[in-house]
Amino acid sequence: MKTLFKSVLALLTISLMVVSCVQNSNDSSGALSSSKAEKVYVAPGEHDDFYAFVSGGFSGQLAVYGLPSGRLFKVIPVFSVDAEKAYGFNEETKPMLNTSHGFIPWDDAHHPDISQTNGVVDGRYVYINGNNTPRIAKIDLTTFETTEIIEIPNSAGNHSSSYVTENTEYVVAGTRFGVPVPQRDMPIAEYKGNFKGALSFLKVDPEDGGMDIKFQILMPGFDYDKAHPGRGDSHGWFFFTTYNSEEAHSLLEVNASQNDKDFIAAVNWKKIEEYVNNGGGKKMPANYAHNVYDEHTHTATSTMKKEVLTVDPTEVPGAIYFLPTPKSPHGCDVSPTGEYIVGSGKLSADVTVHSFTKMMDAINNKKFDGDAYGIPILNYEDILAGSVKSGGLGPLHTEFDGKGNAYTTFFISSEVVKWKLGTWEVIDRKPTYYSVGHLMIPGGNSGQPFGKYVLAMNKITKDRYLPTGPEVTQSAQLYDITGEKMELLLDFPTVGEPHYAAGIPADIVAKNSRKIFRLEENQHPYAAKTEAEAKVVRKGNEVHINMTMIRSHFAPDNIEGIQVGDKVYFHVTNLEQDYDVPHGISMIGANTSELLIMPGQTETFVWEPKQVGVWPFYCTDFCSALHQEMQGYVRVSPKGSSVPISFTLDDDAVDAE
Ligand code: RUQ
Ligand code: CUA
Repeated sequence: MKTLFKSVLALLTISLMVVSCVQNSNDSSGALSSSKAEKVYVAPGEHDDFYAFVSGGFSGQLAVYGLPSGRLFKVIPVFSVDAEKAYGFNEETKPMLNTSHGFIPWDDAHHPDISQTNGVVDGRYVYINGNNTPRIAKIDLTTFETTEIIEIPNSAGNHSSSYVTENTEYVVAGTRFGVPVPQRDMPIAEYKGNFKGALSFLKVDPEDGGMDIKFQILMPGFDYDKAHPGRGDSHGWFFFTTYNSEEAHSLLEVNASQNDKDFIAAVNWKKIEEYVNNGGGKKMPANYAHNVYDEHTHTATSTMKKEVLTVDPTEVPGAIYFLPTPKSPHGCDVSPTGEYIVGSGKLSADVTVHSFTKMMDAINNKKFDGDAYGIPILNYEDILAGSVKSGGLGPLHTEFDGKGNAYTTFFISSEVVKWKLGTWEVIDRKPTYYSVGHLMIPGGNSGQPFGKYVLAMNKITKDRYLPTGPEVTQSAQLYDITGEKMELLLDFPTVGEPHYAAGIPADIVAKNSRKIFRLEENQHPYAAKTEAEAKVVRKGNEVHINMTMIRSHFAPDNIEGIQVGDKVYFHVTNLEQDYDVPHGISMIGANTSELLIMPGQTETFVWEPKQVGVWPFYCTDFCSALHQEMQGYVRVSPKGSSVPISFTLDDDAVDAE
């Protein structure tokens, strides 16, 4: 089955290449006229060089691709329920999606970022933001599963998020929307001067990557759009683009485009950390969920936190400055050395680059141009390193190749522009198809980019693929950037809207990938670790079935004594201790998804039978030649029936305790 699947994939890859040849057949850069096809061809059985973790946007998930092939390996469920993996459907993962608003089965995921050690991506965790109901998730790259989600209080539209500092000291979350803090019933028209914009700093546990909100800076109620940490010399600072410094609350497309310049907020987080460590800041009542998945119990727990430490920026003089930046800047990117801070005014033609050295000089000389709500504003001319006059329109995001070049996407003119740091001259430009948002170079937002490819992520694809009704796919495009000029190699569809991606050499991650969960380490309270431990127990109208699965049967596989109106918990343990042998289970009429259980793992679903009868269940994952035989029955009697609980183990009928 797997082999069949692989050959289908190979065929798909080939047909993809054929399509791109056909599309390019009328220009001289067709796939066959160069070695393009060879550059992305990963032969069957061979592995890709890079992992690319591509955000799923409004799918709420994170997709894992290989580069250069563009093959999709896995969609990791993060903020949205996923029937394929039972995420958010089984009892163990439901708590992951708990929030102060209750169970929220969806979010809008934008910016994955890989944990770093000494400014180099280390491949331990991916952090990603949920925009809508503000959250940050942590994905463990040994299991490729979401193992933690923390809600961000006092925020809305968690967009300038989730970026990590160069030793993963912090993961940062900035609010897009200014909101009343604390939330309260007040007239919207009183926004200006009253709403706040929280910038949250989440301390990361060096041992397990766990997050905890250390402090929130309550900034003026601008919109905080994107963020990047300083690195190298600027390590200890964090930069946030803002728009709507006008503080408009209606018709923003006009009213938030009044000021010629908005700001990049430069935040000296080390200074604020010190202030907080010395007892600074104010504890404020809050209510937010912190959900953690435990690998030993295979179960998540959700804790509601009741307090958050807030910091008034005016109480920490010297910690925050505003850098004027033209035209409602969106992207905020810092060069690998930490010297250049690139702000892309999305309504402008130019890319503005600030100098960290100049910024520090201006600060040290106290050269300010007034203030906004008590936060000093620096002089644009004093801090400007240069601007890139590319002739493109609508610059959004920039990444770096580590060889002194930067690559900026232009949304309106649909292109990637390569330019030189320091001279600001444009070296090359290539069209994208179409309306590119972010781009990604593996390690390209860290101190050490692995600049071999740039992946451009497009919002619109129109004529690029076979039509699929009114909704057509978004896409990613892979360019070779080893030469002076970029070369478009490959075009592939993505899952949801690919806002941003994080890339890393495959060997850093692959060697740590888990193969099984050890049965002896399984501490799930309902685990049956041998078939002899399998049982069925009635507690009032709840029935708990501790079941096992192994090629190719369930134990027990015949259960009687269930009644209409019961709540039947199937706690199922996969006894396999072999790589790549999950089993599934599904029950007719269950108001939930199947379970897909990894070797050594226990998962639970609830079934509430509505009809009398004898109802089957079966394995949903083709696991062996006798997969079809992997099935069983539950007898459901009327409510109040005298049929006792009984079940079969190894062909023997067992009466329940
Ligand atoms: S965004 S397309 Cu949500 Cu990062 Cu700029
Ligand atoms: Cu187990 Cu199919």
